[in-house]
Amino acid sequence: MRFHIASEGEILEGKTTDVYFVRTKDILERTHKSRRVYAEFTVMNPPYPWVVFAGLDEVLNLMKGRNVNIYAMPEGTVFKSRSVDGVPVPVMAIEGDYKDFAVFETPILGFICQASGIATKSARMRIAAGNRLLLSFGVRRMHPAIAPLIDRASYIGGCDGVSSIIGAEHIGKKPSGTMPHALIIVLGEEQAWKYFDDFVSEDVPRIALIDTFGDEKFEAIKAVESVENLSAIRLDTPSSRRGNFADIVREIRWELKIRGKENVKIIVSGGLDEEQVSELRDIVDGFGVGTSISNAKTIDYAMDIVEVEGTPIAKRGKFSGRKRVFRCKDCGEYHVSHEEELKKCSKCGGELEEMLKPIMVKGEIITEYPSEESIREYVIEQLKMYEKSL
Ligand code: PCP
Repeated sequence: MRFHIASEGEILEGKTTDVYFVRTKDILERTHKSRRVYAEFTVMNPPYPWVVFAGLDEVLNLMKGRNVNIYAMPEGTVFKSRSVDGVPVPVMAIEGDYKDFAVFETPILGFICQASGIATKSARMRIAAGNRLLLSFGVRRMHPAIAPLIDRASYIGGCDGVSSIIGAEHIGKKPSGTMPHALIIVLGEEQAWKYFDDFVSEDVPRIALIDTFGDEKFEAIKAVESVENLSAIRLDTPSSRRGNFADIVREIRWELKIRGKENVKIIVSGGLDEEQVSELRDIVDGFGVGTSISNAKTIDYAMDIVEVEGTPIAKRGKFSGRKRVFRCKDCGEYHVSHEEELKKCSKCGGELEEMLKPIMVKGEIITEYPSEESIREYVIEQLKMYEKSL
């Protein structure tokens, strides 16, 4: 074992599960007492007013070929954890003989908890950044085995680009990046900027990191005077020097402008969260965000059986019976019923659309799965309904 990670095979055979599910499966198999159940996935206490549902693709890959039915909202759906009546909103449901999927509760939750957390944080950053470039730089903060997961979730959540080679491959994009301080320390600033321009393929924007040694204003002037076709400068100013970051950016913007270099863009990075991004949005051209996104809070979904052999039943604190989920096309509020088809939003009178639909029947996926690009577009389109509540 060189790395402490589970292989695909180990995940598929349920080895990452909690041991009590293995014991449960064994008891039900040996007593022949397993039952057909319907279990729903809800979030009781989300860290934000709304959540981006992500990770469904891996759930389907895990459950493919097993004798279960899965109902789900499309991946990328922005949902509120409670309906207008305060009923928990199920984002997904699984139906089948419980012994056939008991051991997979743990990995299924793991897939959607972490991916939804990263996608939701990225969507919040998307709102904060407005139409400015937003790049996900955070794979370095987490275990390398999940770099593709981090970059995929940050992309579908709304980031414009991702920094890791493998993450970009998983979404069919080219990786986005600039240069590390190490290149500048080894070569010296001007040689690092020059050799980057000389050696890096022409399709890569020339973005000079300018905060390594000296004051950003003077480094910015030196960079635009050193590199003819400089596309942008990046300020990754350490917190010990940051002071009023916005004023530093304004000062640099002025110095570039009076030298006829107003076309050189300004990218900022380093410990940024939504608040700083929204404060800087109007004076910079783009953001590189790492830890805030890759280390985003996971969304604590729970899976609860709500029906056994067609009879509603649930543990204390949960709502029994399978549910239908509807969202208002105008205000984005959610409505939940047991069996009734709801048509009008009780809050604004808008038209409702049903959100929880079959996506897997007896282990077969029954719809074409969207690309990451279309999932991202779907997320961004929905944010218009939720951007006021951050
Ligand atoms: C970090 C690196 C990342 C930036 C910060 C965003 O700077 O440049 O791209 O990551 P964050 O949001 O997690 O802070 P350093 O740690 O100084 O790394 P390097 O010298 O390689 O740029």
